[in-house]
Amino acid sequence: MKDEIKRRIIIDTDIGGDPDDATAIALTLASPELAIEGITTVYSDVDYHARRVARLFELAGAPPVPIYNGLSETLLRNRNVSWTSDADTQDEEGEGDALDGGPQPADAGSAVSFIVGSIMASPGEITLVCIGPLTNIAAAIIVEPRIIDRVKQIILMGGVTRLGDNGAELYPVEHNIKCDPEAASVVFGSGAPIVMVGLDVTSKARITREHCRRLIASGKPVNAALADVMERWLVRIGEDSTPMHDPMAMALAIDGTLATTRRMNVRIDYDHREGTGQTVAVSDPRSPVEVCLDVEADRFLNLLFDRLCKEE
Ligand SMILES: [Ca+2]
Repeated sequence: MKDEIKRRIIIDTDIGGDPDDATAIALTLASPELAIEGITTVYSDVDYHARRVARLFELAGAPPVPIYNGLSETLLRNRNVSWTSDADTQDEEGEGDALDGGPQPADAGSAVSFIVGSIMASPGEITLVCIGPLTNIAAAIIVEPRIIDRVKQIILMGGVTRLGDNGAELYPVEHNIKCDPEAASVVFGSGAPIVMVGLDVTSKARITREHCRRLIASGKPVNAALADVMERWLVRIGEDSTPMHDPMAMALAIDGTLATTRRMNVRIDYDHREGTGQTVAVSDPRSPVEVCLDVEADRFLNLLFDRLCKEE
């Protein structure tokens, strides 16, 4: 695929012990439609996130891309940032797993400056795929509000509306928004074109140990590492399956027809108690925010695993 028709993306990630960030980045590396301009890390130990990204690229045999350290603390520095293992957080250390112990990549500079500079230099060209708390993106909007009109799209994993057929089963607050609700409020209220990939759809696509076996059978070192992270995660959470939250956001950068969306205004409902950060969505045909309400889960999982396991 010629470079000029590739979709240019920046990935903003809090990659940790949950396998979904790593799987999303591996999907990107297996997708000729996408060109990674750079990777930005966000929330808690951004050096640690960068080392895991570097290790993933090594295992995939992919040419390295610049990795920019983002903000460790939340936008207003008013939330407890989790730096240690906690079963309720996704950013915990994947201690001892196959992505642990990667080289510390050279810090390419400020994530926020990179996001602003990239979008301002290429109006209408850059898509942000946000798979962590929205601190870097909110800071970028505050530093340079003109990116709101110049970003091609912000595809973000985060939030939950509970408006689909699985709504009753879903917890009303989602991790990425809960971690930094003030940042999420800045982003959702900005007027930028957003696709919100929330728990409503990501909960519908789960991987099992059978998927891990398929990854291992592919014989690729990067897939063996993903399987290791996945299997450890399943043990850690005590489940037989886990949702592919972040890879679904990436898949929508490849094929937007995987999900059905509705234009809605999304307000972040929060206060200073812990655990707040609901995404309250109300239908509005004029809204720049498209909320995913349903997904073709089987087609998504087929896309994901066909690409990861494709023979070279
Ligand atoms: Ca993530």
